[in-house]
Amino acid sequence: MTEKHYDALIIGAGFGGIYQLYSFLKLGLTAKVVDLAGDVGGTWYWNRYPGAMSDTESYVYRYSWDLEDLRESPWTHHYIRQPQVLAYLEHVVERHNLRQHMQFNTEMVAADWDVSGFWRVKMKNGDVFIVRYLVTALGLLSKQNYPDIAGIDDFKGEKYHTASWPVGVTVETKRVGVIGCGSTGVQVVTEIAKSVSELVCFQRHPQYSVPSGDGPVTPEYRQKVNERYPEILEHVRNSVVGFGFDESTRPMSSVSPEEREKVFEELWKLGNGFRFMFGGFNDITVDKEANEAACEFIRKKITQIVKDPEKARKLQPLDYYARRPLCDGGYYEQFNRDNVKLVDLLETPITKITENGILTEDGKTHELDMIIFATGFDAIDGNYNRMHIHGIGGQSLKEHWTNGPSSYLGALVPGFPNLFMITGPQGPFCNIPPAIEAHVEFITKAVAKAEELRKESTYKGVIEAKPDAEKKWNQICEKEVEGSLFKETASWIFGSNVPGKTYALRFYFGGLKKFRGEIQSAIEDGWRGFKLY
Ligand code: FAD
Ligand code: NA7
Repeated sequence: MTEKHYDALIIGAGFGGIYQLYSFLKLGLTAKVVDLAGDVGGTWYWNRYPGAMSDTESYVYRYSWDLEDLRESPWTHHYIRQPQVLAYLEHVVERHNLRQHMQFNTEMVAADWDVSGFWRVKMKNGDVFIVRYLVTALGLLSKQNYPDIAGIDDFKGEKYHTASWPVGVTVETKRVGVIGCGSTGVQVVTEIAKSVSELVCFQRHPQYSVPSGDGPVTPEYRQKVNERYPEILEHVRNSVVGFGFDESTRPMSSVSPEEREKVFEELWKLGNGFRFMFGGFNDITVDKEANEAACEFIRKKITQIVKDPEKARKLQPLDYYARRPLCDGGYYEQFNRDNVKLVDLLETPITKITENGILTEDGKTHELDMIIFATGFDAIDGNYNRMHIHGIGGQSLKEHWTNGPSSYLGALVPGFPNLFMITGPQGPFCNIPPAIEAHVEFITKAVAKAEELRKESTYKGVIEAKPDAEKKWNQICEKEVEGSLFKETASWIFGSNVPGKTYALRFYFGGLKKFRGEIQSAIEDGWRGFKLY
């Protein structure tokens, strides 16, 4: 067993962990990042499946704190694909000399709080870190959700979850089955349909997808973005979803049906899922009529694009348009290819996976060379529940979260002092890099405050959320989601995608601007809701 001593330990080397490390080093702390992955990147290290890309536009899917780098770093298209996001994060790590402070292939398994004011953090490989501050940057979409389908281990062909896609795997000329048609499934199908010999899409609930509007960026466009960057970043911070576009302030009922169609057509042409949901009207996710109008519009587009009426029928979602919105580079078009089949699992469920393929309840075996599980994630608290984290008096975080995960400001939990979560439960629902920045900047201020107090003999340098603050934050989160159709729609956002997982509110729906305001006001109000000792 090796014991290592640092001021701070950060778990996770994705967008969150990298920025937290940079910020702690600037503060003069000694800090280490560990990740069970073999290198930096987080999401973008693991998700190497064909077609993997960001659906936030390139100019705002990056850090905002290095303006020079923002203006110089290359992106050729309106959306960045996985290799480019990974290259960007690697570049940031090199640019700021951060790699020397990182350790890979290292999985945190447990942490115990010691009353004298430090965390004892255990790794699977036997390493123990003794640190004052522990930051978990575990990722909100990071722990894979592998479905429990009978016979899964019997399959003799290749099988992969999209979020642990091995380097070098190819799909060309193979018979491929894809289970799942969320954001990931949509991206995979769109990418591989043209090159596989046969593609069978196993779809349970279809989701609404709109065009991404991707394409090459002109030099004029890039120059304009570069000139406007400070303004763009300010706009993102002061918006609800942080995607860079102007969010609508008018309800759908304020326009005529003709005008509404025109707006939807424009949004469809412009592209981007979040823009479609929040850029035309402000009530699509809260007003049932407005929501149904958006659904109807997308359903109509599906019937126009997909030539086979049976496929078109199956591809049309019937529930609310209230999951994290999707966009694609020609998903529905792929179903016009003869080699692309669609199995509606609500009509013909999977009986079992066999040696050679997938047997459905209609008695048909779909013979396959490869099965791709695009079945999503045990999101937000999934990675926390794999570990044994014990706070004051040995209380366990898992037990604290028995009725669903909770926090104060998405970052701290009472009873777990000096443990800071990046994108923890009940953090903002928005573009993730600016959400991460809000958390990292807050955590850095909290740690700076603890360090300042530690210089005084009466303080140990500990910051802890108060139980009341956690309770109140939960009430605030509940209030923000009141009337939202997200609440009525099954998805990972509330934990309903994983069998047996507690249904609970896992996001703050008040938007990025208000979230930042909540943090700011807690600090300005003398660290309201925190105990400092
Ligand atoms: P991650 O990048 O998930 O990193 C977490 C790291 O923690 C991982 O490397 C993991 O190995 C490590 N880890 C976890 N547990 C342990 C442990 N016990 N011990 C050691 N290490 C551990 N967000 C957007 O805003 N826009 C998008 O367009 C977008 N596209 C996405 C596309 C895909 C395919 C996926 C999966 C997610 C997407 N996201 C998107 C969400 C994305 O996860 C975030 O944008 C961002 O990358 C999260 O960064 P992070 O550092 O918080 O977490
Ligand atoms: P999602 O959006 O959770 O989608 C997962 C898909 O997998 C969805 O279609 C599920 O169907 C399907 N699924 C899950 N389990 C099963 C089983 N057992 N059988 C059949 N189908 C199943 O995950 P994604 O990875 O696509 O996207 C997650 C986020 O990552 C996304 O929002 C982006 O931010 C990036 P269901 O709908 O549950 O019927």
